[in-house]
Amino acid sequence: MSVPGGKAADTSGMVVLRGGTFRMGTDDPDGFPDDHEGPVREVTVGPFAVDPYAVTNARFAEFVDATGYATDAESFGWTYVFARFLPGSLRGASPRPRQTPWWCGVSGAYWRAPEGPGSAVDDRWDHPVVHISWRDASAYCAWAGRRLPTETEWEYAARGGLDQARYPWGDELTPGGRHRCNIWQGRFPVRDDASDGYSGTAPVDAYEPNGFGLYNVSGNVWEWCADWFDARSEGRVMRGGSYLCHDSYCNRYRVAARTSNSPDSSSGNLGFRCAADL
Ligand SMILES: [Ca+2]
Ligand SMILES: [Ca+2]
Repeated sequence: MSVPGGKAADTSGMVVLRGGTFRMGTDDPDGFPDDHEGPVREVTVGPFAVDPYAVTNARFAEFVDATGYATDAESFGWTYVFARFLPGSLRGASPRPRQTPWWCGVSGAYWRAPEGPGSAVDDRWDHPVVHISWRDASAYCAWAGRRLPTETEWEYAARGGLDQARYPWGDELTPGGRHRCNIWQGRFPVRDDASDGYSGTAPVDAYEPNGFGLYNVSGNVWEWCADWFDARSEGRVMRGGSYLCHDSYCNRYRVAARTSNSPDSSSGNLGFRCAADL
């Protein structure tokens, strides 16, 4: 596929998967019934390619430099930043949603200034780009000759060849005491011990990859998928959880977990990875 004004499709650097039949979803009692993680069902997925990593700040900068693209966060003039990351002045001045008061709606925050005016990604070029809406992610993909993965593709790739494991690497969160993903440790949302090494985003190649060579499907940043959340939903699917996920509040770093957001929404823990047809 070639895209007008964009690059020709190029799957170099991507993980090529043959596809097959796998058991999708979970009946795990720790799942969220309202999220429709179950029932477990056999699903067949065709061959496709998928990025081993989430799209980085460096890759997104190439797109913006080439096209002048402005993200939804820039158009709206604000996006959601985790309150603890903000200096006190900005924290006090930014409105918070009543249901999720650990977020602040920060004026002037966007992917290149992820904590608002004065912040930068200069030390985070290899971290996942954040504050990216579904529409922004789709625009990047169109430019790059790629596309968002379907939810089925995402879960097939994230499972890494394991059948019904809880995480992309197995059933234990920290096998042998080793951290395998970037989530929250401590008491959410007041104290993050960051014993996994990171209190915000981590480089996209942190930790060991899963059996298919994909990094950080669980944790680090949520990843947009192509699909609507369900037939009646106005939200697009997000998978994998983020550095803010914790067992006590949001254990959606389980590989079957899912949630959604409206296509123009963005936040400091939401990014994407690309897929492509073969
Ligand atoms: Ca962490
Ligand atoms: Ca992820």
